[in-house]
Amino acid sequence: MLATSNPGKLGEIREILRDLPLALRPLSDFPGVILPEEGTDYEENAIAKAKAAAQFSDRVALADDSGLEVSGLGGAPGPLSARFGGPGLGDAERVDALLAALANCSGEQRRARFVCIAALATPEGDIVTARGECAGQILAAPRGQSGFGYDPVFLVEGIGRAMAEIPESEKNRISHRASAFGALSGAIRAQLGLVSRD
Ligand code: ITT
Repeated sequence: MLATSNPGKLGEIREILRDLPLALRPLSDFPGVILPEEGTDYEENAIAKAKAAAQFSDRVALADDSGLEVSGLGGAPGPLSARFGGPGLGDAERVDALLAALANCSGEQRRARFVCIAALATPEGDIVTARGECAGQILAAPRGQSGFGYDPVFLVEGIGRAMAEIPESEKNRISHRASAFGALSGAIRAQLGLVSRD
C-alpha cells in the first residue's frame, strides 16, 4: 500500500513504479491507518509513515517524506514544507508565502532543491529507505499548471522550465521522487520476490 494523504504524490509514485507488477493501494482503502504527526527529519518521518501503515494494514507499505530547501532561507522550509506559511493553507497560498519570504532575495539566495526520502516497511518491521534530490531556483512568479505544491515556482536546473511547465511523464523521470523511488525499486522487487536483495 502507499501511505500518503497527498494525491499529487500518489499519482506520481504510481507512475514512477508503473513497470513493477504491483497494485499500489491508496491510504483511503485502509480507513484504520492513521499517519503519525511529522517532525523535522525526512528519514524519521518517512519511516514513521511507512511503519504505521505496514503495522495497521498488515501489508508492505511505501511512504515518502519530502520538501523544498531554499538557500536564502537557510534550507527552510525543508521537512516542514507542507506547513509553510501557517496551518490550513492550500498549495497556491503556500507558494505566495514562499515568494513573500523571498521578496528581498536574489541570485544565489534563490537557489533551491527538492528532497525526497522514500521508505518501505514490512509488517515484520523491516525498513529500507532511499534519497533523491532535484536542483533548481525559485522563480519570481508562478508558471505552469501541472504537478502540485511548489512546482509552479521551481525552475528546474538544466531544463529552464518550471516543474509545473514540464509534462508529468518528464517530471516522473527527473524529480527527487523519481530518484528516491528508483533507488528503492530493488528493495521493492525483493519484497515481490522478483530478485534477491543483495
Ligand atoms: P503525506 O505526509 O500524507 O505523504 P504531505 O503533503 O504532508 O503528504 P510531506 O509532509 O512529505 O507530505 O510534505 C511534502 C511537501 O513538500 C508537500 O506538501 C509540498 O508542499 C512539498 N513538495 C514535496 N514534493 C514536491 C513536489 O514534487 N512538487 C512540489 N512540492 C513538493
